[in-house]
Amino acid sequence: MGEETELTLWGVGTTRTMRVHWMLHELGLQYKTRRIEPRTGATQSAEFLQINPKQKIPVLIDGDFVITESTAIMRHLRRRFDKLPYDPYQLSIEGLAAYDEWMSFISMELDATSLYVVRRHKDLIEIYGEAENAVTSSIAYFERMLNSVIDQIVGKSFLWGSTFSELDVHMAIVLDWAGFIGIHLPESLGDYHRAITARPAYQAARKINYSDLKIPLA
Ligand SMILES: N[C@@H](CCC(=O)N[C@@H](CS)C(=O)NCC(=O)O)C(=O)O
Repeated sequence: MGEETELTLWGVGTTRTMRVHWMLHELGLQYKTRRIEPRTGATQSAEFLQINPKQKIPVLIDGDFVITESTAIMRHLRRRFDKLPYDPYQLSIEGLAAYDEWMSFISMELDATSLYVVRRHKDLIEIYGEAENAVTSSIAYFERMLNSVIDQIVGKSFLWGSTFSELDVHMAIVLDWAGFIGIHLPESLGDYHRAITARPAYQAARKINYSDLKIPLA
């Protein structure tokens, strides 16, 4: 593992594509970007359907291998290009369980069942319909879930163990996203969020992911 095949990332303009651009930069990898955006019809082109019948970005092409799902792509990249160190805790049974717990919590509780519900029923009402109650209750749910883990974040440089990981990408982007929506984030998370998003890889990825979009970020 680790030999450098050609990498192509399909997709820009969303929080999900941002995760992968950021991870590629953290790993210092050269890659090509196919700049397709969501809701432009580009995910339904014949060429893209061959690659991902789910009609979703991001998609990573790693040599002959196609991989979808932003969190899976981040983990694949980390395993394949062994450039970010692990500490002993992160390699322990307990540390690995904590990793799964964070990955599942951020993906499900902070993203899919709260922020993405807001996205669907506030920004994308032409597709998913308007649902004011769903938006309000999802924001409240997000705040409750985030508050439940604040003590595990405040005062730390990294979410998991003593080194930067894809969990920091995942959490920081959820915090960014909550900010875009107008959710007031607890002050106590400011230091963590600022430090993680000051990383050069984040800054470089943002430029690629959010510049020159056909559809500005809602
Ligand atoms: N669980 C997937 C979600 C990917 C996803 O929902 N992508 C959206 C944009 S955020 C998309 O490609 N939508 C298709 C379209 O709008 O054309 C992931 O994390 O990669």
